[in-house]
Parts: sequence; structure tokens; C-alpha cells
Amino acid sequence: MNRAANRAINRPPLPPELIERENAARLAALQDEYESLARALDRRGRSIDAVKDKVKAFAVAVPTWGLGVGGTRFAKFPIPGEPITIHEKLEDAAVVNQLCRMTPTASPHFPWDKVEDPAALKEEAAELGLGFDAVNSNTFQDQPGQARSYKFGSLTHTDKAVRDQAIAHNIDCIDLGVALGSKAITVWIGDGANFPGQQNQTKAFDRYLDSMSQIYAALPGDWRMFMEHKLYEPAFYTTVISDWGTNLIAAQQLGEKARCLVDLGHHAPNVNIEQIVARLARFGKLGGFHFNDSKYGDDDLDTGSINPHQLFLIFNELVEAEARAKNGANGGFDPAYMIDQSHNVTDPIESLLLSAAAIAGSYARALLVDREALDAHQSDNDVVLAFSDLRRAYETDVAPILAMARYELGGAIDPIDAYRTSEWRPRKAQERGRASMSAGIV
Ligand code: AOS
Ligand code: ZN
Ligand code: ZN
Repeated sequence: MNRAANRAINRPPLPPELIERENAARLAALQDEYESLARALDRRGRSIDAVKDKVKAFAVAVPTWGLGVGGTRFAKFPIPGEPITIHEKLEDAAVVNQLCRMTPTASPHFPWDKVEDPAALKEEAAELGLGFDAVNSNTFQDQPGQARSYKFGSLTHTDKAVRDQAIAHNIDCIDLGVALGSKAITVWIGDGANFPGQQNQTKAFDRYLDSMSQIYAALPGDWRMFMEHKLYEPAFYTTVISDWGTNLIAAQQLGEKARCLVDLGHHAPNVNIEQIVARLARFGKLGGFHFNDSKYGDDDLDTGSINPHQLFLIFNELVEAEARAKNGANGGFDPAYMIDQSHNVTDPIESLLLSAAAIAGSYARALLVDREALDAHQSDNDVVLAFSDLRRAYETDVAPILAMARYELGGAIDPIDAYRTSEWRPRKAQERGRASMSAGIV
């Protein structure tokens, strides 16, 4: 799906010889496993090389805020050598991409990642083989020196002066994004209320539409606006953009460039997220994803760590939508894939490597579904065979496909092992020499 051109890495953060050495020790075993899987898939009428080629063209963006160690609202436990500045975060993002070759872009967050010279930052990222994905605005917390507070809302605040400040920030983010080569802005607001009666729900939504239409008007022609809904938190009684229905209404009002972004942790428990994906895709309003996983709420756990089957079923809908788009329906299909995780107990680089593999693995499994057969079983109402088609794809171990894709793109056959051998983090602990004690929640 939406890989930006596979960029050359002029300034590789890890020595390429290290990856080559690591790969040499694993190549024979990988070839053996790949060929064995190829034969098994061949018997099912599936081409392993076709799936591998699609995986090689797949990309997902890493969040700059996910490269530092995250936390909960109770605490954060920093690790030595974690990146703090945007420059260090880009370096770590480049490590992830050098090893897995499917994360060629970073999604920045402002004002956290703001620099004086965005053109220079773009250049710096390009040297590391990175581009910039959607820019993220932040009106869910107050910044030092900020004139007006977002305590009672930002884009939906009752005071026009606060709304204007939030609108101006979003437009500022678009300008920064243009300088960085980004093509989209993601807007998530925490606006809402903690008490019944605190907020007029209709007026708040109207103010949202009005503010967003002003931001929309500032979008360059080839840009998109991703709007992220979330059921609750930080507002615990009512949230202005609480669910995909509200989000879709807003996106439809705003216009063609406005799309809904699905963060996997932003739904009520047991909601059928793959159904939401199918609906949004069908009507050309699926902007993209924030991948993560959750057990209870917006836990921001590693993608696929809790509910890998749900992730597979989401990709099943995406592959279906992609095929439909190829046949000319829906006017094209290229949702933006981003990770949005908080790495509280792991090295973020390792979590991002595992998550990228979980995401691409779900895509690969979904590609293994025999869609013609599935369609026939559905038409015949043959429940067991239809379900079995999905189950067989889901149960396929696609690890050799992912490893071969990484290898052929110049990445590591075993990224975690190569990363640990590189001793990147201990080296950065020496060089960067301090741990971040900034607030926990991201
Ligand atoms: C918040 O819950 C959302 O998931 C946003 O995507 C947010 O901007 C991101 O988590 C960074 O704080
Ligand atoms: Zn998110
Ligand atoms: Zn979230």
C-alpha cells in the first residue's frame, strides 16, 4: 500500500556491515523456510512472491513521540540513552527503518518537534533515509508562554479568542508540514466535558465545525486532513468528537480532503472496528490509522500484542477495499498508516520493530485470503467454508515472507537480534548521557 519511495540511506545510523554479518548467518535458514512456505502456499494457489512484493511496498509511519519512553499518568521510567530532541528521535527512527525497511517516514507533533529551520530538518531526515508523514497539532495541553488556556477546550472553546489561537496553531502546523514535505495534518482534540450540563453538546460541535472549516481552508491543494475520534479521555462525560459517526458527519461537512482517522484504542469496548473500517473505506472517508493495541481503553500498547486477530480482520477489510479500488470503485484507496504507541516498559526501538512486523504480517495474512473463493462461499451462505478461508490465512506463519522482504530491501533478517548486537542504546547512553524526566502520558 502507501510506501513513499524507498529512500536511500546516505547516513546509516548502524554500520551496514553489522547487518550484513548478521544476515549472512541467517540467510540459509531463511531461504529454506521461505521455499517451504512457498510450496505450501503454491498448493493453496497462492504466490508467495506476489505477497512478498506487496509487503515490500508497504509502509507505516513511526510517531516521533513514540521514540522516547512513554508513561502513564502516574509515572514515567526513563531509560538511559533515550532520545529527547527531534534530532535524536529522527536518528532512532532511522535505526528502526534501517533494520525493518518499512518505516520510511516519521509523523511529527508540534510544538514538541518545532525547530527554527524546518527545511534543514527535512534535509537532516533525508540523509537518514526518512521523510515526514502527517503532522500532528497539539491543543490538548497548554504550552509555556501560551496566551490562553485550553483547560475548557480548544477548537470548541466558548471563547472565540481561544478558538482563534487553536486555529492559528493548526495553520502553523500546516505551514511547518509544507516545509517538511508532509502532505497531511492529523487533528485530535481532547475537548469535551466532565460533568452533565457543563457543555452544550450541539453548540460545541457547531463550534468544532466552524473552527475546522477555517483550518480546512488553509490546506494546500494536495493535502488531507485526518480527524481522530476518541470515546473519552481527557474528557470523561462527553467528548466532542467521540466516535466514528460524529467524525464522519464532520468529515462530510468539511469536504473531500477531510478524512476519518481510526486509532485502534479509541473505541468503546467490543466495538467491531473492522466494520467501521469497511464503512469508512466504502465511502472514501477512511483517512488512515493510528495503530496500537488495548485491553481496557486508550492503552497505546504495542500493535498486535493483545488482539492480533482484530488486526488481521482490519487488514482483511483493507485488502478487500484495495481490490475494490483497483476495479475503479471508490476513486482510489490509500489510507495513511501510522503507529501511535506509548512504550512504557520496553526500548521504543524494539517495540516499533515488533509493531511494524505485526502490522505488515497482518497485511500479508490478509493478502493470503483467496478472495474469489471467499466471495463464492459468502454468496452460497457457506458459513464454515467462508470462515475457514479467513482462519487458514490467519493461521499461516508469514514470518519468512516478512524476513525475506526486509532482507531484499537491505534490512535485517532478525531486526531485534541485529539491534541488540549493535549496542545502539548503551552507546547512546554514553553519548546522550541523560534521561528524560518529562511528564508520563503521551
Ligand atoms: C490521543 O489519545 C491520540 O491518540 C493522539 O493521536 C495524540 O495526539 C497522540 O497520542 C500524541 O499525544
Ligand atoms: Zn492516536
Ligand atoms: Zn490515543
